[in-house]
Amino acid sequence: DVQSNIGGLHLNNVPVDNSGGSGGSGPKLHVVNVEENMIQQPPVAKTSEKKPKNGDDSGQGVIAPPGPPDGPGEMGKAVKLPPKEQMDPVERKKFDDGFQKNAFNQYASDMISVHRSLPDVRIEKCKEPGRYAENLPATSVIVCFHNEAWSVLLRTVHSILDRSPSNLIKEIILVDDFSDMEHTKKQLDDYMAQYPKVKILRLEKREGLIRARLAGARIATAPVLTYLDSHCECTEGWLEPLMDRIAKDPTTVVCPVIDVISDENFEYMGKAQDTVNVGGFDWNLQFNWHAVPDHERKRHDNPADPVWSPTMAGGLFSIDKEFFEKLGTYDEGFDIWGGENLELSFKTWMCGGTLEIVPCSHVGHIFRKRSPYKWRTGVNVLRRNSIRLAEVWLDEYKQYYYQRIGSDLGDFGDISSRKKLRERLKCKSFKWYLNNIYPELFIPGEAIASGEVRNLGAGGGTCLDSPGGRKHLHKPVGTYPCHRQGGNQFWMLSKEGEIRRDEACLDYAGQDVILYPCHGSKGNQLWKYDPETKMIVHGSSKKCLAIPTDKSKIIMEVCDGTNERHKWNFENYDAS
Ligand code: LR7
Ligand code: MN
Repeated sequence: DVQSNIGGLHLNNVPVDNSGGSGGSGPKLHVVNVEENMIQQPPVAKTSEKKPKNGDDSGQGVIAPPGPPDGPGEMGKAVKLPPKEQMDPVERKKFDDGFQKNAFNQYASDMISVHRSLPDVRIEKCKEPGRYAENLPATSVIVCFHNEAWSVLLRTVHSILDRSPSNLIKEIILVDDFSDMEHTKKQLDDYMAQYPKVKILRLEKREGLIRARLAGARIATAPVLTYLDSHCECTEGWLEPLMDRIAKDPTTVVCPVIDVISDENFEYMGKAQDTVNVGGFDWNLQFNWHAVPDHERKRHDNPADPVWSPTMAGGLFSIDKEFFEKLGTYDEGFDIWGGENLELSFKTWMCGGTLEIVPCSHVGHIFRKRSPYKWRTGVNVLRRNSIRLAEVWLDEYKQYYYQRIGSDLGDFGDISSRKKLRERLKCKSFKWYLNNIYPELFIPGEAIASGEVRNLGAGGGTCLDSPGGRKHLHKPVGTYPCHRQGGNQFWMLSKEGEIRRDEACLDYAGQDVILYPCHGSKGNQLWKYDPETKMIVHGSSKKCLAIPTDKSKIIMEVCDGTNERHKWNFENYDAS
């Protein structure tokens, strides 16, 4: 599907469900397929260092008892359900409805105590006495939600109250982004009335998570803001290490380690380990995870020390309120979801702050495989947000994003006040950011060719073609009629001889030609293009990249300079 695959984005015209707007006036909302853009879960560690420990109720107000020690989901264990086929039809319907509405297993969540216990996933060094300052600032925790499941929302709130020092929690602000599920109304008010620290702010129309967060910030009274998604679980000791960093330097923006809570069985999959992942992005302006790069690893000898990260995932972080305001908070023109995480990341670094992942702070998050709620009809919200981001912060590098999405930018609204903000703050350039904060990112402009890779055989209309994204790693690369729209046919030939799509490289190990994470050590990822013979010769096997006669996946053949199927043209080839 070429049209809806441009640049790996699947947002164009892919309504899944057009039924029932969510009320109110303004643009209609619908459900779109955003799978490719959903923030992926970080890689899950395999080794375990679990040390059982009981949950600690150090919150305030009425504390309901934790679940029985062997109850479902306690200690973060997976909920075991009978196979679907063996479920009673009534239960099975509940199960299916819950999954349909939330894109996670609500049925399993409803079985688990909203105070369930979790393993302590901190490494020992995190618990050394004196590690954190005595007088830490208090925080307003802001949780925005649009139609969150009851048990999941309550568990988020209780995990904050139950596992934070009560003096550090000034308040919890629940921002209801115009939910229409019944339990989010009076039932929620009544329940939260027992907890004086919990405030509920209702928005009068659907604003999207970015403006919802800003509404929460406006009424927050603590010096530090902490944002969490509405399907999180905080673990023991999550807050102190975050507040400690901000107490030491209010221009430090901090993120906890985000552990995976299974969308299928609610297992808390976090483990104590000595390494963390840091955030990056690609030229589709999609967030991604990386191992800590060498230059950063060298700055530390203690695995408990905070690690600099080029970007944040977006949902879980703490920031000094004044510093957030100084940075101009978020772009209010960002709608529904997406892009705000990169905006805040870029300007934190470019305008004098530091962005860190704090290994001693762990918060679980339910990662979903699709977005369960309605988006706007008729606009590609994420694309529009990302264009605003690129226009304001990316300088000349914005062209690399536009190469991916096509140069017709459409109406992205007025950005003049955001540009003024950047000038007023005298922020550094995006080039500075790339060179100093994210030097490992591949810059398309440094490629010696970029664009389509066209074969001269079979009429000359066949191009190298593969979808991008993690899902397609390790899969054979195909061919498709050339369409000149970039996207799945956008490749870069690096100086080092790699054929790249962002962080994925064409790789041949004797079987299929596949996409594999670029490793930079040549080997199976080394290709030599000769503009004279037009052949692409594989470094180690010395075979030639070719299209097969049946035009499906790419093949490797013994090079033959007379065979047109072995000849290729790289777009924008310039080896000078
Ligand atoms: O219109 C909306 N209004 C809302 O209030 C849409 C969403 N929301 C709420 C929603 O109920 C949820 O609490 O906003 C929150 C985030 O939405 P999700 O959970 O559907 O999205 P996500 O987890 O994929 O979102 C990630 O990327 C977003 C980009 O805009 C935000 O930055 C989210 O906060 C971010 N989540 C995380 O960073 C959690 C960890 C992901 C990782 C790793
Ligand atoms: Mn989320």
